Amino acid sequence: MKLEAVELRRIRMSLVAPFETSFGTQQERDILLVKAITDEGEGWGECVAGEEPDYSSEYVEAAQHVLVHHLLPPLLERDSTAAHDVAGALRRIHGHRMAKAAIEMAVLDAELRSKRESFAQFFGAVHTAVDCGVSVGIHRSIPDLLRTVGGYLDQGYRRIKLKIKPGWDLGPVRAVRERFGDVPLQVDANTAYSLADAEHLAQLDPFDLLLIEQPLPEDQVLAHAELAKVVRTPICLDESITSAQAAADAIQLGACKIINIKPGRVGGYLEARLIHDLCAKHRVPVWMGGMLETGLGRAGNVAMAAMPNFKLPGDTSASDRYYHRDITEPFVLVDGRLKVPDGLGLGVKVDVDYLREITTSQQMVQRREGRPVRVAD
Ligand code: SMG
Ligand code: MG
Repeated sequence: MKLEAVELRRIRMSLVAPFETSFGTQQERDILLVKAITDEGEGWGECVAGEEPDYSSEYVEAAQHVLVHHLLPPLLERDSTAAHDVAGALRRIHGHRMAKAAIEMAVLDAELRSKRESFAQFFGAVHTAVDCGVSVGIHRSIPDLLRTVGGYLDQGYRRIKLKIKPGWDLGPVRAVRERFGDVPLQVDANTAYSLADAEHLAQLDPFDLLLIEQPLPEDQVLAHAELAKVVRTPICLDESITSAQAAADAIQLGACKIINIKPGRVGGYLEARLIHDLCAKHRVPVWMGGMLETGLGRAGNVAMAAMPNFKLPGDTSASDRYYHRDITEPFVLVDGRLKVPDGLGLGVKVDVDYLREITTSQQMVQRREGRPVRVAD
């Protein structure tokens, strides 16, 4: 398959409700979509980088810049590019995994559509629907939080994840346990604590949480192993796991018992699949994370979450958890699950009229006379 051109499109979408984490509040998203145009058809990718470098060092403006100037040119020079060539072709460029993941996803979508295969088939999915959880942001008050959690439980979500930070941890967890009993419950700190907080975090143990996600900064893998000696609640890593190698190291160090897989964070679905397989070999369960994706990213994530070692419900919530109107047909929660798309490639169709309405910019990068050039739209 020959990559002829790539369209980079930015869209703006409002979230149905503000989403507060230990690093800030989001109400609106500036999303970069990538369309791979090949001699065998087109494919879509979604970049999960946020507007600011706060979840990780990546951010949407930088992702677009690195794609245009550093990642797309070497891909557009090639005579033939399959998804499994992308990571190797881009290896000389360090980091920028979310940007790399977006173009690999678009190439994979185009490739599978042309081979008449779905993402689910490609990944070896073993389920036709996946169990879904929901990530609940930091709220202004406990009564507000309980209202939100109650609403999600009424909708059928099979697991609740509470965002925590110093000053918003034991109280909310206790309140949710008291009100909702033994619902599957976990917490996510997004790196907000230090090892000095170990005794404090151990006070979460009596609440029987499924896991505590990324309590310490991402480069403190060894400190997570130390924390695991003090805290009984299983530690799950998110931000720290940037590759299969990082996953292997963390497992060997005893830094985590569970891993959150986000294809964007690790450079793409192919690296994510390696992490899944590695974890299965080590009997480390994984679950699918979320980055507030549109229906495009959700389609790929739900397909991957149907692989056998995805043992816990994912942050793969329904479209209406995020957006009033999605850019694809909406993902709808049925009995706490989302159906795995079975159409070709990602198996969803982009609503091009709506996409046009919410587009803020468009840029084409294309091959011309054997040389990639930038073309303003
Ligand atoms: O997509 O439902 C979702 C969001 C899940 O909490 C979520 N993601 O650290 O796991 C995480 C956060 C990162 C995204 S914050 C914008
Ligand atoms: Mg997380």
